Amino acid sequence: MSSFNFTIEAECPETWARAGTIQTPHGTIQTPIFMPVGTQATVKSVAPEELHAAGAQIILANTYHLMLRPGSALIDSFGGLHSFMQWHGPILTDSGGFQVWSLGHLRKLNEDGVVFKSHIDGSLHTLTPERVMQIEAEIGADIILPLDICAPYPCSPKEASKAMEWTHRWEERALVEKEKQRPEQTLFGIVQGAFEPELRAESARVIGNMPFQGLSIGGLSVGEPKEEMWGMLKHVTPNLPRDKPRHLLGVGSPEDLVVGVGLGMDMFDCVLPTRVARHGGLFTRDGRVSIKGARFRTTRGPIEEGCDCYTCQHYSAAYVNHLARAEEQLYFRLGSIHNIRFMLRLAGQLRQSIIDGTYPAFRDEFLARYVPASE
Ligand code: PRF
Ligand code: ZN
Repeated sequence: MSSFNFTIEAECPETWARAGTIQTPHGTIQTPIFMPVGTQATVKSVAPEELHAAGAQIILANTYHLMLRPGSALIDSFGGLHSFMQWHGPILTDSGGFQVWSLGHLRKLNEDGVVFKSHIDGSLHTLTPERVMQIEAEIGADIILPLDICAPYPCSPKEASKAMEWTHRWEERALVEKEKQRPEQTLFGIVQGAFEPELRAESARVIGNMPFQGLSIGGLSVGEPKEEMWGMLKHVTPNLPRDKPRHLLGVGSPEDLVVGVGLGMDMFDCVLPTRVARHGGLFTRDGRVSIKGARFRTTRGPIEEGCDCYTCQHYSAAYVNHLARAEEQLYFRLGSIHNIRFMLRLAGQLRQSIIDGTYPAFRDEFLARYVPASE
């Protein structure tokens, strides 16, 4: 049997924010939580023990990438992804549904599944809802997602409806196949519905009523203005069961976390902290700063006063500025650690504010100070 369990410890009376605990075979997760993304079985430039030290409780990996390289059978032969990559905490694998559309060269989409060309060597592969469950079983994550269709933005209501219905049928098939696979793994459902309020509400009701143990919200943060994304969540959250964790797929930035929690989201994942760091962007309470900037050239103090990350505890901003300007490899590691720690500290602060009954004030103060990046 699965040891998966979700309990809610505190709820905000004014918003949909809640603080909870998720139990998985590889440990517990305190929500709200940010999940660093380790697409290819590594959070770029950060080792598992460094992730752990930064407060990471769960990481996300991608079925699409791992099935193509090194292959799920190889990972299985090493005892699964936890032992292969030496991260012993909880792992969530995305289904590949999104990556097939965004990275692969789609060849054919039919009721059975998708045929696509690998972005690595051009070889042809087929993903069906059943095959994805089998691959995710071999990878062995604690939480797995079903194959879905992420509609493009913008798209017609007709196209949106078709993609949603299609996804719902695939998710029914995923549930059937999952029964034959590993019972210790937990399958979340994926809510779609593009940018149609009625479809979002319908998808939340339909997927929320299927026997999934958690719900991921897909199809958002695909190029739309932020207001549109938040608007859609207002049609999703009230139609979801209260007692299952809610995951906002592929989101997001510090401000997204702060706002998303109030709209009922418990889990977030995004490549942003590591991607932004690679390009010199580091998170602070005032917003993103460019560490390569001249203002840091002689700074003896840390990147941000009061930051408890490994980087800020050990190095001056001047040294990090030098490494970044020289494009030294150590910069990517130190910058990524700072940004990942920033997101995880923020998730912890959000959680504490919900428990203390001060979430709305925390949200407003954070947003008043934090200047979002224009990207
Ligand atoms: N579906 C899946 N993974 C995803 C998405 C989705 O819609 C998104 C969209 N933000 C990111 N990752 N399976
Ligand atoms: Zn720091």
